[in-house]
Amino acid sequence: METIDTASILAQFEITGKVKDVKPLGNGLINDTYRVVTEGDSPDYVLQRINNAIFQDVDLLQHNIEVVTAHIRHKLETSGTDNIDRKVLQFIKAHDGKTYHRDEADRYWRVMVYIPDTVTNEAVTPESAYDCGKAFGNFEKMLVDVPEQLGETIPDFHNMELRMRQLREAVENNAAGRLDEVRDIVDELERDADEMCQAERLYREGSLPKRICHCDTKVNNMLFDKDGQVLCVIDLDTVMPSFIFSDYGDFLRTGANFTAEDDPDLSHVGFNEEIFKAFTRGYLESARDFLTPIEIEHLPYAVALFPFMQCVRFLADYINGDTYYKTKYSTHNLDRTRNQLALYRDVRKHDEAMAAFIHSLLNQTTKTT
Ligand code: GN1
Ligand code: MG
Repeated sequence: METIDTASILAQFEITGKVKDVKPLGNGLINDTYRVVTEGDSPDYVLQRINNAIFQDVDLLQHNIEVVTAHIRHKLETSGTDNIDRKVLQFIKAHDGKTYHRDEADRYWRVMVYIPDTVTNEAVTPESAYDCGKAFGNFEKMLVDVPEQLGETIPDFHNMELRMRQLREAVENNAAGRLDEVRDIVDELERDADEMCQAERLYREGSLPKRICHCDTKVNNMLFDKDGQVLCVIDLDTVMPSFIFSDYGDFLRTGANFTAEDDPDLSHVGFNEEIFKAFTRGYLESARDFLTPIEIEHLPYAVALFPFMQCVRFLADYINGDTYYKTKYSTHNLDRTRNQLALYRDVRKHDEAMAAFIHSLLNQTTKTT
């Protein structure tokens, strides 16, 4: 582990109060995150190193985040919402006016206000799934009229065609010599690849819009208060134009799996229909007013797409020798791959039931606008 002089990094930002302690926070696979505890009445902060190997245009990324958080704050203010500072993230400027700082070692840092008395959850219950669906639907809804075109912080992040190309390239190079043991998985993924790439085709035909999405909709990317109420959506690096499938499908990929994405015991893996129903109910309650019929019709496709895509991404990384995701042991990415494939297979058994449920929801409730 490299040593990090957090004091000199924090000194670049306009924070108040004397720093008492800096300790690791959360368990993201991409960025390094710390909680900065201060003395007295000053707020605590979150210090984060932005992984600029993955997010290569930090300036664009922070610009997106500034636009999105300002837009949400404005919406909350105009709707007379209380406790706004607990419902949208607030970034601290560095002395040069930017919301990030680049140090001498070319590392990028940012600081935001720590929202106290909050809880993050790793698991979803049917009750919280409904609230999460509402919150992510509402997040998209607040951003439908963002006043400017935002860039993609990872170009083509959820583009299934690109992810297949990357897998094929990994297979071609076989950099870590691991291809033989995963050949059957590659073949299975290839069989469904065309079907899973339908979003890009619809987009090219002009039938599917891109909207501002969160693109990493896990339950651990939300803050709850101590009573279990959703406060806000966090981890905004991947906020960018995408298909709404990203938010809807990726949430269910983790939330509606009976187990963690890296559980090596495949007998634990499966699609939790109860979570699917609760999340979908919440999501459509907030989002149905702005979704098009094509978007709604393809929601079951989105549920299958994300375990499929994540399987392709973990597998490509495994074949490449683990260059992207943090791993804890040598077959970690392989376990993740197998887990996501098992989930994908199980989701596909629910295709019709999912479509029927969505259909029944739309018939039950009348549109409010
Ligand atoms: C990464 O770091 P984390 O866990 O928030 C990844 C997601 C994957 C996820 C798989 C920028 O997110 O796309 O779904 O790991 N984020 C990026 O656990 O690649
Ligand atoms: Mg995260």
